[in-house]
Amino acid sequence: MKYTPEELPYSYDALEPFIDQKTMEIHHGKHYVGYVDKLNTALEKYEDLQNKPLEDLLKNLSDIPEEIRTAVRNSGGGALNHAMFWQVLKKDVPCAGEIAQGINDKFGSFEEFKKQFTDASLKLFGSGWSWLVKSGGDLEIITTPNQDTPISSGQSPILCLDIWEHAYYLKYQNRRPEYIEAFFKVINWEQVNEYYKNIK
Ligand code: MN3
Repeated sequence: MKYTPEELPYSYDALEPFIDQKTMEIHHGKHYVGYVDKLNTALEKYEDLQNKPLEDLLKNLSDIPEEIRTAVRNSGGGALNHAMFWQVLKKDVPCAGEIAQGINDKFGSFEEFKKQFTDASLKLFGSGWSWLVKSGGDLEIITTPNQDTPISSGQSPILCLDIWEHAYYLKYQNRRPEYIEAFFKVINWEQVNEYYKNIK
């Protein structure tokens, strides 16, 4: 059994002009599919692992045979993180419901949350992800390097932002702040709210 890439749940141009069509085509069709392919290659000799949910592999990395552990961490993380990223993107969805309340309770205001999330994303050196996670019942902003997922450290992600250059370089080049600003225009808060409620 092989892992299969998730279809993009909208057209490649659906996030224009904030995230451009060409970037989405290459990001989803090449980078993301590449992670899934490399994960399948790593698991070729391990049929028992192929049948497990990817989350389970990444939750328990120490149980993965050493010769493929780094490949599962990097390629499996890449597969899982991107699958979530596609789901949390959609234009014109206001932040509402329980997640809006949760953000207000934790950060004081949406603007303060946005500021802290942006700061964390700007400070991340090199390639990685920024996240809003639930950790011990509390909302928290964190970043991870490379393709590491918060799931591996027992945290539950509800929102993620890909800050590898491949996610924004074609349109924004070195202007990461503009990319982060654009991201805030295309967050699918309905989906984030669902994740938030499901792990309460
Ligand atoms: Mn990416």
